[in-house]
Amino acid sequence: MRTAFITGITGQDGSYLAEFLLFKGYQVHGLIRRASTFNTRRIDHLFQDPHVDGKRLTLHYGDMSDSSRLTTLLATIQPDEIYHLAAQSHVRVSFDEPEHTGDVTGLSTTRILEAIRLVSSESKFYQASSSEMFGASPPPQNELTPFYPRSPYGASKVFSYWMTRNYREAYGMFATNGILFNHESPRRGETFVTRKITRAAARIKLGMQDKLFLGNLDAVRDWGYAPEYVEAMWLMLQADEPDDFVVATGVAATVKDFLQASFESVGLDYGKYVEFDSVYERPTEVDALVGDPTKVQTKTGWRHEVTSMELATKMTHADLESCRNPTFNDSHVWRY
Ligand code: NAP
Ligand code: G4F
Repeated sequence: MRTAFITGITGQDGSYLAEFLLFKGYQVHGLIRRASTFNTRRIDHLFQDPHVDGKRLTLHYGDMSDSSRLTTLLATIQPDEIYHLAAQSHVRVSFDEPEHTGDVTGLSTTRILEAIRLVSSESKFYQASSSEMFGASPPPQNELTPFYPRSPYGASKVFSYWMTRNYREAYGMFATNGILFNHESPRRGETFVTRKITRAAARIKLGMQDKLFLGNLDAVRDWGYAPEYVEAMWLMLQADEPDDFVVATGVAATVKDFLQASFESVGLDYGKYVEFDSVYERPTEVDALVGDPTKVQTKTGWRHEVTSMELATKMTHADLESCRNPTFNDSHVWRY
């Protein structure tokens, strides 16, 4: 039985990846932060009683700021595959917390790479790199496009990208960068623009909210479906050689397009409800991200299925369900 270790298992991607790897028969270990309130909502349906024999999901307290904890855990678990997803992942927030973002989203990658080098050097390593690294470089972006980050988040991810490549080249580690473009789902954090929109459309439809305040509606993104993207993460670690891969749909849409599709899917005209608030603008914006996934398609066979406009409908309808029934969980609508 193969063993995987996931940092960021409580996040959107971590929860789908844990589901996927359990489905594949893996023993899954996840790092969770100790919090004064429960932060495991996205993986509660996967929880297994530690007193039951044969359980395949184990959660460990820890924080990406704590090198010794990472080293001890890896020395004990000796995972075949490590998926490093933990990050302060919100671009707008990274302008408010640049130092913290640099620590968690940047330096933490060095901490885990060092721990692997010291105590678990046979583990394959996946780094959650991001299309934000391309920033001001115009689309379409591929593996050869120069990085031009436009936020503390993007700059931190560039640092992590190069540390991953350096450990691959310096120590021969199987260390791969997945450069993922935006991917969304009903489990997306509520302050990212897609989920903010779909949640508002559902709440307005049900009379629970009157208005939606947004920033720049002209930004162009390449939105895919998160469960399909975690499959790409796994495929990248099954390749013969470690490498760097762009994962994207290749299709562009504006925030306004997504807004319109979401509101129309519940019979609403967004123009009646949406207002501008400059607080949601960024000091430096990334105008357009559209990826070229040719390499990942050729080398791993990965393909996307769900389009951004289908995603808008899917997420809006899931939000309607969860407004009506707060215990709603999308695990039963996903194919694993
Ligand atoms: P997310 O939902 O924000 O999840 C982030 C995870 O990191 C959560 O589990 C969070 O724990 C954990 N975390 C944050 N700070 C930590 C710390 N100091 N120590 C330990 N864990 C910590 O992000 P996501 O959308 O799943 O994205 C996963 C990864 O892919 C991130 O690295 C993100 O930057 C990257 N990425 C995402 C996208 C996208 O479109 N989603 C695209 C490209 C790259 P809590 O639950 O306790 O907060
Ligand atoms: O949903 P967003 O916050 O995502 P963003 O900044 O593209 O970052 C996400 O994707 C990255 C991959 O490229 C990840 F690495 C990162 O971790 C994260 O998952 O914003 C998308 C666009 C931006 O142009 C923003 O200015 O939507 C615009 N926007 C307009 N109004 C808004 C809002 N964004 C947010 N969060 N909230 C608004 O009210």
